[in-house]
Amino acid sequence: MGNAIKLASFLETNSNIELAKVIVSLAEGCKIIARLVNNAGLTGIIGTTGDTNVQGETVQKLDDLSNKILMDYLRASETCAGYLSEENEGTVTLNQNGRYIISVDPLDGSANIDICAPIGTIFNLNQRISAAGEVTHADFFQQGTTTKCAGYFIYGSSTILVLSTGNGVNGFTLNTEDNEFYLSHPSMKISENGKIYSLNQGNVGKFDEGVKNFISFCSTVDKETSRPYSLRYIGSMVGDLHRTFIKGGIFIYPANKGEKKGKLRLLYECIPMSFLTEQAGGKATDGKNRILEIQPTELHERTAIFIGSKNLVEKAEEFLRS
Ligand code: AHM
Ligand code: MG
Repeated sequence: MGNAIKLASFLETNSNIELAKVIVSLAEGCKIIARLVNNAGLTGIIGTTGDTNVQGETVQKLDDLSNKILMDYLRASETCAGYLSEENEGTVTLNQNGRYIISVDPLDGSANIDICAPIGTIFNLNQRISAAGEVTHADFFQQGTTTKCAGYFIYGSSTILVLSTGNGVNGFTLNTEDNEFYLSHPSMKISENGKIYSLNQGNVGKFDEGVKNFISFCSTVDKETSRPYSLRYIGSMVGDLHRTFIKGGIFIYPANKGEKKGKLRLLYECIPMSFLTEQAGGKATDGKNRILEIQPTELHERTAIFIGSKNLVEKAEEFLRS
């Protein structure tokens, strides 16, 4: 790989030692998950466990395995104090003397496992506020403005880690020759404007008028503003956001009649993706409020989200206001 920068060397200058230990442990765990995902069809791990998680959703075998792998690897970091996951009801103390806590979606988009579409791991890291010992809920109820590091691993045609420690966004590709992450996407930026909108359009009948009007704005023909925009929806937030990072556009998961607070989870989906988006020059709101300024009050709380290219998010907000 010539002079390409390895993740561990990048972290030497972009984080402190304790935070780097957490990120490196996480990356090691995600290498295992990437391999499991790649070989899933051969090893009998596609399908459900027969259980439902705390949110009433079907648990896939790979959701469960990924969750266990991440807990094991993060415990081994020695500096990760606590763990919150989509797959666990409560929080878990991993290291009583650790300085950081992590909120994760171990395998986002897991409904896409069997169709070979991109899926991923999303994470948000904060400094604990409690003293040494068991972690508390207050450690996890921190606004996104205090996030110390956030990112995602996408398991797609490549495995890529997109990461921010609060100083811009960088992407690292897993080299399958030596199983190391190398800097491949330095200083990622989300374009101010975009020509792609992304949502589960099947829900349109359940949206408020403002959202419906924004969708019809996106699909109206207008040469001057390059409309209609293209509709793209993978159905895994990691996949849809990764495209938004590379190509620009907007991803929305609004509140709707059945889901009054939207579907996506604040602590381990929306905050980390919003942190990355802002670090890349984009914008993320719930339609009105900056996601990073929402005060979390529940471990698995949900929020509506409008995220991506700044001008498109502002255009959506304009429609929601009127
Ligand atoms: P998951 O974390 O349980 O896999 O689900 C979250 C996923 C997101 O990745 C995706 O954006 C959304 O749910 C898709 O929902 P829908 O099928 O309603 O479009
Ligand atoms: Mg998810």
